[in-house]
Amino acid sequence: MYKLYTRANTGGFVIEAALALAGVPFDQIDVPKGRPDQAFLDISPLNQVPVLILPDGRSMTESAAICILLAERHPEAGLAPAASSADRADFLRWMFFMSSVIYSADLRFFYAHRYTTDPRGVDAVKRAAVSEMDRSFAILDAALAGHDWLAGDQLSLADIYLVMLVAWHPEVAKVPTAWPNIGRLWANLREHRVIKRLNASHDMWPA
Ligand SMILES: N[C@@H](CCC(=O)N[C@@H](CS)C(=O)NCC(=O)O)C(=O)O
Repeated sequence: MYKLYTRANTGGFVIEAALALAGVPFDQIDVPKGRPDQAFLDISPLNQVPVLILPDGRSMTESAAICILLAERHPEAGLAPAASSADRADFLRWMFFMSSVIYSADLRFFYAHRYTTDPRGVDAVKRAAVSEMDRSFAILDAALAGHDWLAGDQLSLADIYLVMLVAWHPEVAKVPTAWPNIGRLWANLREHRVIKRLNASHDMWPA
């Protein structure tokens, strides 16, 4: 059985979505934000969620890697284009783009004090982080032109990952007008049964 360490309104959102879409039972442990607990640091040295404990006891951090592994282990759920499919390239590309570029920009915004040794620099770090989010969303918006989904013609975890990042944008109200293709995808996914249910517990956007 999988065990997921998570917290509302975090990267645990997309992993919970993956497990729910795959219909896989899992134990959920909510990790309070704050002071590190040594047992948790043993599996997550940066004190971050999500962490997935695999049925063999191995632990995994890194949301994109966890998504890719779950898609591989539960191919019947169609969480990602198959490894042999041409659309796999887009799936992998955008998963890594979102986790390495946009998620990192979110961390620079929400934990700006970690990214400067000058307390007066915090606002500048935040502003630069938002610019990086905007630049990256423009790239994804262009990729979505004429397409419903990021990878191929079916919903994949890449789309759910994107919606999670959209919800974290500090100026989320501008998304539908600034990036209409992303806005369209977000509007579609907000109506998805699993995403609606998860939003009720994660409270990522107003229902
Ligand atoms: N690279 C990691 C980032 C995970 C991450 O930053 N998680 C945030 C919540 S969304 C967290 O736990 N932050 C607490 C902290 O950094 O102290 C991933 O993709 O899973």
